[in-house]
Amino acid sequence: MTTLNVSRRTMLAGAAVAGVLTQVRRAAAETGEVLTPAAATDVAGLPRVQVKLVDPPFVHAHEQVATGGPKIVEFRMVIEEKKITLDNDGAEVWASTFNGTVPGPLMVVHEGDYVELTLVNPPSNELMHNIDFHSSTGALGGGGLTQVNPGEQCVLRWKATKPGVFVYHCAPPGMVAWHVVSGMNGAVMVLPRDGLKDRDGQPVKYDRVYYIGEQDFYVPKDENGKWKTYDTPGESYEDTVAVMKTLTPSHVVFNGAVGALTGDNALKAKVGETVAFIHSQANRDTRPHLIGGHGDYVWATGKFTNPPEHGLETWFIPGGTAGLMIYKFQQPGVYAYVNHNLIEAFELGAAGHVVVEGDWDDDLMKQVMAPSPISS
Ligand SMILES: [Cu+2]
Repeated sequence: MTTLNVSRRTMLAGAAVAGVLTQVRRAAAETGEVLTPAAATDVAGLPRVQVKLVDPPFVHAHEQVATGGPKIVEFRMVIEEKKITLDNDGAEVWASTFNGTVPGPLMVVHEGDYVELTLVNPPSNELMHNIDFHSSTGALGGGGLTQVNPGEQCVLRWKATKPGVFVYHCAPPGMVAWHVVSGMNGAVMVLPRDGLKDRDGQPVKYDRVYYIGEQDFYVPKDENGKWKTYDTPGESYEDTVAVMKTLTPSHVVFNGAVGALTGDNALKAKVGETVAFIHSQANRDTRPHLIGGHGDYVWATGKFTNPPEHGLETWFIPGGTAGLMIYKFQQPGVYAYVNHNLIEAFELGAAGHVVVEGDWDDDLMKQVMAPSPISS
């Protein structure tokens, strides 16, 4: 067994891409010179709001219908490289995280607003990181303008011109896939200023919103079939990439670990409440399904200029996409929210629970006879 010695410098730049990195940074600087002054002039008079991000599955307070005109919404995210435990079997991974969670926090703004992100890479980290916003417009989604080494921070502003839910993820040159499958991704929701609408143009509102980030992990095993552990992210790199290239994840989980959304961590709702479920998968296809319920309104590919589908049983979210499903609960009980590749749900971890309180409706479902001995 070989232990790869990856130097700090190699990790920062990506093994064979130091030259590319330099080019990207130069291009980014040139882009910045052209674009930044004009944008600053345009937005100088806009009101600013600071939003403190919260850990998923929760979402920061926000308006569904915007009051007032466009504003600059300021967010701050601190990158944290941390060892996390994925299951009860002791599988560990060096996660790279936005703000310490997998997925990173959901940001909510309205169409026409500006997102202004301060991205901080503390000196305690080992790696260079950046951020590519699928919701933004511009080369690399901001990835070329946000490459921060440990000990650096940067500020990126982009205009939210496309309404929908969108993935964001880290994308450092030469190591994009590894960072994304190390957990470094999240989502943005850009609401229409006048809120969500059904396909007839009627308003759709939600009482609660949850953010579920589905993550595939690729944890190496040793020759005895035990999960391998590493002292640093860099030491895990070569083995992890070898597993990644099999395209066979060791874990497919919601919110960073098997069971992160079950038991005491189950999502909660009440009968009669309308709940919005945002679901992102930055790397791999998925097919969410609410066992015992339906997708009343589903934007499977998450873009609000398209009408939602109604009454779905399962919906398909391609890798690199965030989707939104809205459902009004009608019965109490424990609902499983799963990736309906049931092997991924029940063997690899992609399942959560929604515990719903309220009164049972016999009209919708009734046990006419409890299990009992067969009689003629
Ligand atoms: Cu990263």
